[in-house]
Amino acid sequence: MNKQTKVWLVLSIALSLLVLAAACGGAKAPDTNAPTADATAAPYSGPTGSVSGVISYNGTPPAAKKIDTTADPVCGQKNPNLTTDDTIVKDGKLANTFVYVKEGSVEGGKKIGDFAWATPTSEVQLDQNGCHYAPHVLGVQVNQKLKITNSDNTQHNIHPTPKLNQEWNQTQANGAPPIEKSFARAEQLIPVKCNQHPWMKAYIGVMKHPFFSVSNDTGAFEIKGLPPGTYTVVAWREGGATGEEKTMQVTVPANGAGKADFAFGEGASAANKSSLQMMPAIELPVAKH
Ligand SMILES: [Cu+2]
Repeated sequence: MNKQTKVWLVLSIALSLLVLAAACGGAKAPDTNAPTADATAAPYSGPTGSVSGVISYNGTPPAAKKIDTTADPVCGQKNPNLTTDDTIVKDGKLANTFVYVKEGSVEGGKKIGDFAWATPTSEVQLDQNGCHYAPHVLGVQVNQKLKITNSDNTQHNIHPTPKLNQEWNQTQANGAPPIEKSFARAEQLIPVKCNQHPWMKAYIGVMKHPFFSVSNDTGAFEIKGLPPGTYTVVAWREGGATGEEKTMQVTVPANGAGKADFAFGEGASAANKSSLQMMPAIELPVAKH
């Protein structure tokens, strides 16, 4: 082998190694919204706990406004007292707040996303009734079936406007069969409107795990089945361009319950205090009159 051949041989080997390295390397950063679950993730098995709490609304909530439904007489006949439902407050407690686990560490050093959370086989229903969406705020898991029904004697056109999922809109005539849909990517939260009735609004939270809940008309919520750990819990309510969020760190003990009470409205801070914080009570002298 002469010197020139030797140089060429070394060069070509080096080149092949480079090509091989390029093909094997360059691993992409994981897409947190990827539609497919990590194939290596295993289901969680072990003790669980829960997070529960109450959503308060400080101050005087905006009054519900009557909706003018004259554009579709069928709506007015069935639901003559239709009012706005963006802020439903009863005795200072706020309904329709979407509460979910955003991130956190499971005891033992893992993350919630390190486990496979099976897609429920049960479907979630969104009904159009009295030209109004029921429920107003709801959650589904990625790829879980959403069943949309029309209980009215008029035509609706359901139209979710997601940012991460595919947008669609579909007419549903009176008497038409349910529309079945699902969302391939996690997204908080997807606004839903009706192209026929501009006042109709709903919000859908799409989650990769089952740790979400919506506050009921007493403001209460509960998230069950959480592995013990420390989590960032988010309470979201509609309003403005993208809604309003409060966050809190909550520790969930095995077979126990973490508490997360949130407050919206007047003077409510951005981050609410966890009731689990072990702050010593400081007694201050109070001037008596
Ligand atoms: Cu409609």
